Amino acid sequence: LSQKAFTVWMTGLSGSGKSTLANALEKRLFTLGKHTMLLDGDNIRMGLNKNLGFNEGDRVENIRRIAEVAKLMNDAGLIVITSFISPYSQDRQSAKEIIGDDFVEVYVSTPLDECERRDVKGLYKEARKGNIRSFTGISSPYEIPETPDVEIDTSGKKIEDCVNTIIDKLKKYIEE
Ligand code: GGZ
Repeated sequence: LSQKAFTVWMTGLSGSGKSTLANALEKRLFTLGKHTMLLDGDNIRMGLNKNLGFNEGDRVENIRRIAEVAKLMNDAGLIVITSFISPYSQDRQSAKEIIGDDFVEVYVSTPLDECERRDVKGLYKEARKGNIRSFTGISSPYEIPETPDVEIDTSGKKIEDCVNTIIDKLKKYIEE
């Protein structure tokens, strides 16, 4: 196996398109012969982090553990894609320090009104009704990344075009 390992760190609101993009990116990397691991709520919050909720302290710990796992997987040679809101700048910075130089921050900047319009899981509606405490964008902060490596607003865009934008920024890791 000869590939450069790195982590693509996706950050953005619930419903911004992180998971869809992360899955499409993983498929594309597979077609390029790359070995990847996707970390998302389904495999992390259901397992390793199932004792964590959504208060500030738990989110901090969520992101810290994910960064440590990503680092281990990078050390094993895998390309890692993470898909978590990761709302706090300081935690994204800490993740970058844990993982090291081979860290690509992708800000999925789809605006709140579009995320709320999509409301794929009906969570925004529940949050507006006050049924979910500390919901990101409604009653819990999202700190906008100031210097992401890539910024993508998925509103009205084809997923494959968004993947192309990310792949373009991965040139130093991928020879095609
Ligand atoms: C934000 C919440 C919350 C609250 C449950 N706030 O659209 P989803 O459903 O699938 O993505 C959201 C996911 C966020 O988990 P993360 O691990 O990415 O968050 S963080 O990085 O901030 O730790 C949403 C669901 O969990 N969800 N309650 N209160 N999102």
